[in-house]
Amino acid sequence: MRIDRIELREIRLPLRETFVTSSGSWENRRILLVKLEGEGQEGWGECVAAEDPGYSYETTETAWHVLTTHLLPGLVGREILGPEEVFDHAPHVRGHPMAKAAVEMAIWDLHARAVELPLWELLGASGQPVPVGVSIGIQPDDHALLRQVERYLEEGYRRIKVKVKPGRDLGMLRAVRDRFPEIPLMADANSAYGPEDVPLLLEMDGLELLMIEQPLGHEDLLDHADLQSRMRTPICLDESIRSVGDVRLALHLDAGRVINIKPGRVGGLAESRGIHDLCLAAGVPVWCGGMLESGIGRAFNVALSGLPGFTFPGDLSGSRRYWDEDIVIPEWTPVDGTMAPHEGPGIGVELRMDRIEDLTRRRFHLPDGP
Ligand code: OSB
Ligand code: MG
Repeated sequence: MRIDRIELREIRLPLRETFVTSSGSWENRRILLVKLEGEGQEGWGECVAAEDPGYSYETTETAWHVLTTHLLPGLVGREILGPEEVFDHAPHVRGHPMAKAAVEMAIWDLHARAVELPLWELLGASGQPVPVGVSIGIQPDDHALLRQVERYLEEGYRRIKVKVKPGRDLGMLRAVRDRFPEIPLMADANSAYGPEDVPLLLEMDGLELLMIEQPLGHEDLLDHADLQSRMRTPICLDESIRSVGDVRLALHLDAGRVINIKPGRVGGLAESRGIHDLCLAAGVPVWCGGMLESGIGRAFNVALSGLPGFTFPGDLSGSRRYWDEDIVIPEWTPVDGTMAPHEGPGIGVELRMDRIEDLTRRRFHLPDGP
């Protein structure tokens, strides 16, 4: 497969509601879209880097730089066998998994279209509907949060995740638990706590949470292991996991008992599948996280979630939970608390090119020229 032409663009997509986490707030998504052309086909990928470095050191701006300067130039005109070798020409680019994943995923889409298979099939996933959950940002007060939980339960979401931070944690979670004693409920701290907060975190053990996601620092696996040894509630690792190697270390240390897999955070679908396979063999459940993706990114996440080790509902919400209008057709809509990959080769969604053009803020293409 030869890559003849590459286009990178930045679009601006405003969220319907500001999304607040312990590490920042998300309002206007600046999303990078990669289009690869080859073999008479197109493949698309989405970069999930955020506007600021609160979740990861990568930002829209660093990803733009790394893509345009280091990753894309060597790719055009090259013969590529498959997604695994997409960066053989750039072994010197360390880190920047979100920038890399955007291209790797476009290769998967292109490859799937070239062989006329749906992405899920190429990945070895089931293609069946997968259960979906919702992640609720930090709300101004408990009343507002309870209203949101109620609304999403009515929409059929099968697991509720609540963002927490110091000062907005135990009391708020208790309020949700008291009102909804039976629902699958979990908390995500996005690394907001330190070892001094362990007594408070231990109190969460009484709330029958499915798991608590990334309570401590992203580089503090030893502290997570210490906390896990004192807690019944499973710890789920998100920010701490950037590769198969990170998972091997985390499991060796018993620093967490569930893994959140985000293709962007780990550098793509091949690494995601590697993490999945390792966890499946080790009996460790995984689920698919989200980064407030457009309908393009969600297509990859839904397809990936059909692998057998994806045990919990993912952070896979419908298009309308994020956007007034998505950039794909059909929009993502949960049915009975599930979403399935769309029919058709590759990621199976049709792009609304007119809308994408309107939303575009800058573009870059190779080969250079008109
Ligand atoms: O920690 O899982 C997270 C969104 C942005 C950055 C980090 C996270 C999240 C979410 C939202 O929780 C998940 C979604 O895309 O719906
Ligand atoms: Mg998280």
